[in-house]
Amino acid sequence: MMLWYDEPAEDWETESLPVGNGSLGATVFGGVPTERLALNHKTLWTGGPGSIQGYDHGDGDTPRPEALRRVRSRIDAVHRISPEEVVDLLGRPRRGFGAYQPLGALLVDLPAPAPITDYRRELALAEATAGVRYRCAGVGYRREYLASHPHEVIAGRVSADRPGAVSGRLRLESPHGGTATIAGDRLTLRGALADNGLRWEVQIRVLVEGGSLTTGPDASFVITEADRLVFLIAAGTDYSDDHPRYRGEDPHIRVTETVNRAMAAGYDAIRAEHLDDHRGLFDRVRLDLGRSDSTKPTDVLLAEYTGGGSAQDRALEVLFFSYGRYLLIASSRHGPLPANLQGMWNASTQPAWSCDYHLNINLQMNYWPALTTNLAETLDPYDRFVTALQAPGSHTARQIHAARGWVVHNETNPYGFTGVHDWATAFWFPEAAAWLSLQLHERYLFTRDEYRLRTVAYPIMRAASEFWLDALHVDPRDGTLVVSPSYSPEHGGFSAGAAMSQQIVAALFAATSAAATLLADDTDLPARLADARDGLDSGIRVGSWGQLQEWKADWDDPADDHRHVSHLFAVYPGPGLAPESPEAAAASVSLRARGAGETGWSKAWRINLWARLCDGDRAHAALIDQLRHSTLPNLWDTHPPFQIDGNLGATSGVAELLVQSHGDVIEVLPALPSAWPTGSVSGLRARGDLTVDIEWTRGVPSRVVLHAGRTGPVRVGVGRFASETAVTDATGKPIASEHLGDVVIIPMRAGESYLITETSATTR
Ligand code: FUC
Repeated sequence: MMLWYDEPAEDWETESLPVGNGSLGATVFGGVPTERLALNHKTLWTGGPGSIQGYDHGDGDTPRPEALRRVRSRIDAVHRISPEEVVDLLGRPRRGFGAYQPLGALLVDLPAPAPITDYRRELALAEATAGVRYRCAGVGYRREYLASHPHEVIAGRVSADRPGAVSGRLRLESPHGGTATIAGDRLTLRGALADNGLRWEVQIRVLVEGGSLTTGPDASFVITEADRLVFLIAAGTDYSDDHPRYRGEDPHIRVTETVNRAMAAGYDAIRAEHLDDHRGLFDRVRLDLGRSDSTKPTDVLLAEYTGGGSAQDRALEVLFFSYGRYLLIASSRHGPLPANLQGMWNASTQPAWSCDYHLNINLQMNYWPALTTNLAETLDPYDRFVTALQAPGSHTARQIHAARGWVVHNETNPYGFTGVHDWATAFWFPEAAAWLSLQLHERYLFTRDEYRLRTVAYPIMRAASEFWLDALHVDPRDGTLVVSPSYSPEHGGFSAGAAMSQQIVAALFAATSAAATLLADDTDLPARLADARDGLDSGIRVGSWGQLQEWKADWDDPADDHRHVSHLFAVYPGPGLAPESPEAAAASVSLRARGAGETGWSKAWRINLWARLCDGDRAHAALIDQLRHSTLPNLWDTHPPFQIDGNLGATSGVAELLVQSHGDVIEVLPALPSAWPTGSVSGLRARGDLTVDIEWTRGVPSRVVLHAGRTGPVRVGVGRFASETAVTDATGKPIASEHLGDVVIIPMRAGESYLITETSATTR
């Protein structure tokens, strides 16, 4: 399972290959004679407290509930007003929001006195190692890089098949300047961001075997005639997610200790532990569509890809699916910050959209594959980030909305920006807090970790619900409770009760009520929620051309092909619409009208939506479109520019084609594309703490294995099997299960596995 190329990368965005341990990452160019590892540390952000532009959370000094009341009354009176009118009343210029910064680069000059042959650059997904190999003047050279999560370093090794053949020079650089010093085998580059004084430090320790290591000009190391070169990089900043200072310890001691510990362990031990650690996550899921490796370089595979279902095309689709899992593991393991718009890889000091956390689809989409593809641990930084938004978000709730609870709007940064700015079409989205909270609840639904629900998710869901209990408005048109002002992301005028707003609040109230019952919340919240749910507009309406309405009034234009399909939240990721309902049929009318979606993430969303609407071929068409038109040679998704949500959204979409568990039935192969007639998948997760393996031939399942994490009855849809089914335990002993039409109810015991197979060749 590899991405590989027969040339070095020249362009960072389209060609370099990423490694990451969740906080520290690098993109590898594999150049000869100069290797470049572009370095990133996820916490290196301008803006926030101390920024030269000044900073608050985007909620300002003047309370704005009065302005909000004026906007609401205008909407009550005329029903739709322009974003420009609203931004004049509610917006304010953004100050000191900041942007995610590149840390710098490691440069290794390795002179090549003769032409290079047999060049290969690769990224091995199951090992999470990047490699380069080539021959020069009769010598075979190899480089290997990995980002170790257990050791918190990037480790590199350069070797040759002839003793004494490794010579060169090694140095660090940063767009933020800094001071470089060398002491022994240690090179330190250290500085502070000009904007906000955030302190940062990178240390590299170098070990040469054979040959010599000396100090060269400009704080560089010179390696002479070594057999092997090993380097270890650690980095950090004094960022902390502690509101309101957002500063912690100087990174020096921690970085020093980290790199020293890694040096004491040595490359081989770091590598062995890294493989164990990474494989422990990556190997949980295996997808086989008939062929998994290709003899062609990845850029050629992509260029030749048509989506026609050839073995070569399927190999690319499996690679793309697996790459999403790889990217999520690499960019979200630990620490205070989740995967940003580019995961954690950024080479620009002025990245698009600050390379921030957009909350009207993008951050949420990054985590869509986390649960279904068996990577729940990657949610840890996400959970922590959402938790840390609560303190500034409560201030903003009071300041802008005169409401309790917490809120955050269209986008945020690591410094608790929870307010608004003044870009009319993308500044107002108070539903973000509810949506983020819902994803915390999803983790409970998949893992059934009640302790985590009680201690992490529920307090946040509860406070997000408190906000909406205060902030909902009675719609004078029909007396229902609506969100007002409400703005369907980046689309349309301001009105009351746009579909997405209502669907999100409804989903939050439903999830919070369920959790309140489970956790026996004895406050008045459950009763208040029950009342509000009775009065709440559902946000689900079928309009004049059979579409699902995006707004409470029937304003949808069948010729509109906007990339956001926010009114389909209830189809995916929301839990609200069963695929067989008339409203789901209306959702497919809307989705067809909206067309292919012009950005990578909007195509990825369509894969998930069509999968939920059980249309495997349309979902596959969206995947084909994404691979052909929104994917770069290094398989990064492009908006443009590179944006990782599309990668992660597509991986989620593929999982959604194979297993779904949104209702109370586990559906197996709910939306199998006809281009994938034969295959198998193992390790996907379903809600209810279940792991699912499936084999299929000629488009129908032949064998399904469910691994139960808890005890209790589980309902599984068997309607897609070609004939009657039987259930056995792992030893083949029949299990007393109950068939109810297309559903079998299996009494499961935690830790046991259950097999569903066909009993006969009789066609159903
Ligand atoms: C949302 C999208 C844009 C872009 C931005 C980062 O606002 O509408 O297309 O992806 O996030």
